[in-house]
Order: sequence, then structure tokens, then C-alpha cells
Amino acid sequence: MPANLGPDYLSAEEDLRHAQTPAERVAALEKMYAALPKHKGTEKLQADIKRRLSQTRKESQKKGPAHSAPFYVVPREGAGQVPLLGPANSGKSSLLRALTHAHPEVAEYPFTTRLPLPGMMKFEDAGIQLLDLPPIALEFTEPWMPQVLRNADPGVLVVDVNDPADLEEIEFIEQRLAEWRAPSPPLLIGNKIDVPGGEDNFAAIADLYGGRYRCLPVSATGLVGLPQFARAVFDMLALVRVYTKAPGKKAELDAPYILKRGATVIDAARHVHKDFAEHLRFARLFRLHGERDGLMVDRRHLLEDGDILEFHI
Ligand SMILES: Nc1nc2c(ncn2[C@@H]2O[C@H](COP(=O)(O)OP(=O)(O)O)[C@@H](O)[C@H]2O)c(=O)[nH]1
Ligand SMILES: [Mg+2]
Repeated sequence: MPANLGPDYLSAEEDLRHAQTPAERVAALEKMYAALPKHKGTEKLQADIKRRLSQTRKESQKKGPAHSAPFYVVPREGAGQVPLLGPANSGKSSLLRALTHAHPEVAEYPFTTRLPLPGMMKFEDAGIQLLDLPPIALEFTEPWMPQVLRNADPGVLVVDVNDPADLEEIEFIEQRLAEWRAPSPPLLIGNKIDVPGGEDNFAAIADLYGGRYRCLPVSATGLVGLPQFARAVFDMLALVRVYTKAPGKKAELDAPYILKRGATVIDAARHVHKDFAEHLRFARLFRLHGERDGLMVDRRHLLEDGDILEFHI
């Protein structure tokens, strides 16, 4: 190696050693090249850096780091995508089966299904996608799991109320989610309350975890608490359902527009039609059950679940 490499070159080389991403490597290599004295003695080195630069530039234009897990997404459908999280045998697949038309394998899961399985759960007139997953377990986690969870909405934690080991898993699962930068579940589902002693076990769990999670008792196979489950998941997603109506006509109640809580009249207008949003003067607000009939509201008015809007442009 030629002796006359200055401090700039050496510090750039140091940057390269610590670079975490292709973009950082490109930056370091560019600095090295710039700091390199250009003469006969460094020709080989110049060529070498140029070659690595062009290679790394190509890499940095690809999506994600070169050695990451294969890109895996479950296409979103409905008002939310809610993963079922929990240890093995807590009843995640049974819940999916009870609440959707999906047909997950029950009982043999840890060794059979290796992919997330979506199913559409009905909550009144809205559809919410549930994702059945293999357990988050100490021994093994699917490489695609972090990515799928990061792209999903917050999940629900499903435990078997009669299995004390499941409670120990809660900490472990939360830890993993934090490592993966995936959202923490706001809802704890205590499953299998049909088993003798199950209700008492659930009460004890709710005592213990009620401060941290909203806790809900269900029986996936006994079909107990399932409507409450659907409502709790809808609440967790913090959504509002909004309907529209043309002046002088009846409201269109077959399919709601679904927006995030906090959305306003103008957000709803944008959803419905670009022209409404651009030319909106005001809206009239109706409710499913008739109170506030036709109240005039402006574009900043905060929407509530069940609002019916009549746009005036
Ligand atoms: N008694 C009872 N058994 C259940 C209930 N839900 C699931 N199971 C049983 O628990 C076992 C594991 O269920 P599964 O849905 O495969 O759990 P997963 O591993 O979390 O997907 C199966 O034998 C189910 O039949 C429930 O609510 N009550
Ligand atoms: Mg399962």
C-alpha cells in the first residue's frame, strides 16, 4: 500500500468499515476516492475503489439491504390488518376459524403452516383482516415475521387462560416485538374460558394485566365472546365509518367509507371524490338514528363513527 495516503483517506476508510447500509458505503467510498492522491503509484487502488463504488451504487438502488429476508407482504384488505400473536396452542387458528371463512390448520400449527394466513372478520358493516401466524416462540421464528408485523396494524395477544406458561410468554413476545420495531398489542384475549376454572383464571389474568392491556374473555371453540372480540378490535383500530348521501336522496348505507379517528369532513370528501374535496363549500351532517338532521358543518369538522355526510359544492 502506498505510504502517502493522507488522514482524509484513512478516516474515509474507517467510515467504510463502520458503514451499515449500501448508501453509507457509497458515501465512504466516494470520500476515499476523492482523498486518494492520483498518481501512478495509486492506479491500482483507484481502479479498485471505482469498481467497488459502481457495485455498491447498484446495491444501494435495490430495495432493502442485500442480505435481508425475502420481502414478504400480506396484501391488506378491509379496514385493518390485525395479527394474532401468541404462544403455541393458545387458540389463534381456532379464533381465525371461528371469525372468518379461512380454514387454518388447528392443533398442528407449529410444524405445518409456515405462512401468515389472512381471513376477513365482519364487524357490523366493516371488514377487518385477521392474520393467523405461527407462534412467536423462543426456539424459532419465521424470518418474514418482523416485516409482516411492522407492516400490519397493532395485533392482539391471544393466550390460553388455563396455561400458566402462556403468561411467561407475554414478556418474551413483547420483547421480540420491540426488537423488531413492531407495534405492541393493546388487546389481550384470554381464550378457552369454556374449560372448567377458565372464567376464574381469566379474572386473575385481567387483574394482573388490566393496567397494560384491555382484557377480553373468549372461547374460540365454544363461540363465546366473539362479537365482543370483533368490536374490541374495531375500537382498537381507532376508525370511524362514514356514509354519504346526495341532497334530497336517502343515505347510502351499504358500504361505509372508513377513515382514521381524527379525520375531518374534508378528509372524507377526498376519499369520495377529488372534485368534492376541491370545491367543497360545506357539508350537512346526518346521523344513522336521526339526531342532528342536516346540521351544517365546515371542512374542519371532526367526524364520528356513523356520520352521514351530504357534500355541497
Ligand atoms: N376448550 C377449548 N379448546 C380450544 C379453544 N380454542 C382452541 N382450543 C384447542 O386448543 C388447541 C390449539 O388450538 P389452535 O387454534 O391450533 O392454537 P394456535 O397454535 O394458537 O393456533 C386445539 O386443540 C384447539 O382445539 C377454546 O376456546 N376452548
Ligand atoms: Mg395456529
